[in-house]
Amino acid sequence: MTNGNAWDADELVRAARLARDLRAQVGADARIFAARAPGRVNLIGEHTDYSSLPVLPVAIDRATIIVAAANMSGELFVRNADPAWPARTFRIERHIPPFETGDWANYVKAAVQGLIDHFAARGASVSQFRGGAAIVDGRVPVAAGLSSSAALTIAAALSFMALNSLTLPPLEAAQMAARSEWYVGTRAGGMDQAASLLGRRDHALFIEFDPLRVRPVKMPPEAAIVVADSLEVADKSGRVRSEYNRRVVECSLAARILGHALGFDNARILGDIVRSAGRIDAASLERTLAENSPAELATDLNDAARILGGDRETLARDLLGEGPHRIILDARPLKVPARARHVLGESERVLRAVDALEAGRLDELGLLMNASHASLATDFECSTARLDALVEAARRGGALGARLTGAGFGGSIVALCRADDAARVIAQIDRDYYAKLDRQTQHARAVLHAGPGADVIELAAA
Ligand code: NG1
Repeated sequence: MTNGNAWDADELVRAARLARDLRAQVGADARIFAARAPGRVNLIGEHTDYSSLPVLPVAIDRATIIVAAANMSGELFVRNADPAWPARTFRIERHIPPFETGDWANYVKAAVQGLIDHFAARGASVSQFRGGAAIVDGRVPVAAGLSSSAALTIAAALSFMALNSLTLPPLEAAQMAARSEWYVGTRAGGMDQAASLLGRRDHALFIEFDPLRVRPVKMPPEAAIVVADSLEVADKSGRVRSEYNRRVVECSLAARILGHALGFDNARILGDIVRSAGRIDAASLERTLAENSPAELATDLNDAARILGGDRETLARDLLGEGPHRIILDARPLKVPARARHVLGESERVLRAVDALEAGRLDELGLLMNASHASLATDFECSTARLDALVEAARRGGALGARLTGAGFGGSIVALCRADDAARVIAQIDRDYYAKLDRQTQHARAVLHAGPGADVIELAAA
């Protein structure tokens, strides 16, 4: 429990209002906890986290808040301040079955399941966990690449820990939560959870994985971050999830083929290759991969098994998983060298971006962001015509650099500009992009600030 420094005045008002509502349900004497967890915008380092390669996000000043009170029902009852999301109840048990695909409360279940797994591995019994009642108030735009899902998951994890008088150091909590999206079927890396937990006001976060390390990097005061939502929904429960998981498979195949060629036999992700090689050196790894893999591999994995000299069934099981979350690949060929070219080049760009930001070289950071977008569009094929149009509008408006942020396939862009130019960038985006859509759009774009990480407090009795 903290002194609440991470909370801004508006968030405290929101929490107090939710707590009044909750008290009406749980009684005046109940202890009420409030957790806040921010979304994030990634400055650079896209589609690198699940290869355990570095990223440079900021936690944003938009957070999900949960207020919660414990009870002895053995169940968690969660309702959402937004009536569009129906209330849900579930039992606290060793293995919590998910709600239907796409249900918002699966992110709450993911958090609770992650904590039960974590503490059970350290000897806790599931009967020790208390349930409770909670209200969720999310203010991170959904399906916009700003990680509303991590904000919800982390707020739920902190609330559930508070209900059960549990604590974890932030780095350990981030490590514990890193795989939480696997529960809903996305093979995501750990960037979002780490950014939400470890955010620092006015700082970007240089995050490395295996082991998780975070170095805050000061945002120069003359820099501004503009985020604009394409309003093209990147819904993680459908097509976007299968595209995302396909990229995870392609990147893992790249690592295995490189590992086979270089004698790093246990390599499973590109981060393993970089760690074994001692540095990134994208150009030389790309050459080795091009010599050992055709541009396209058959989706039945026969080509890949031949290159790796192993059994196709075992490879399929390792790569795609088993059970309900087994990844189903459609018939399009796998583009292994192109995907790896993006990930390795992007990882080098992250390191250069950290240097540029630390030295206040914003022009250089902008150029790296532009290069990132080009690579995401051509090699990673996760941009869309709308995201490209937004990126171009931002650059025309004077942004130093702009790129899609998050998984892509819709969602938002992030643009870096000088603070004095932010209004001009937004005006240009409005003219070139939003004016052509028949929608209310003033909430679709904003200047976002690097805010503090997640936090939980106990609210005083009314
Ligand atoms: P978004 O699209 O913001 O949810 C996703 C992953 C991240 C990362 C980025 C791409 C989820 C929940 N998160 O972010 O871990 O891989 O794509 O860099 O899927």
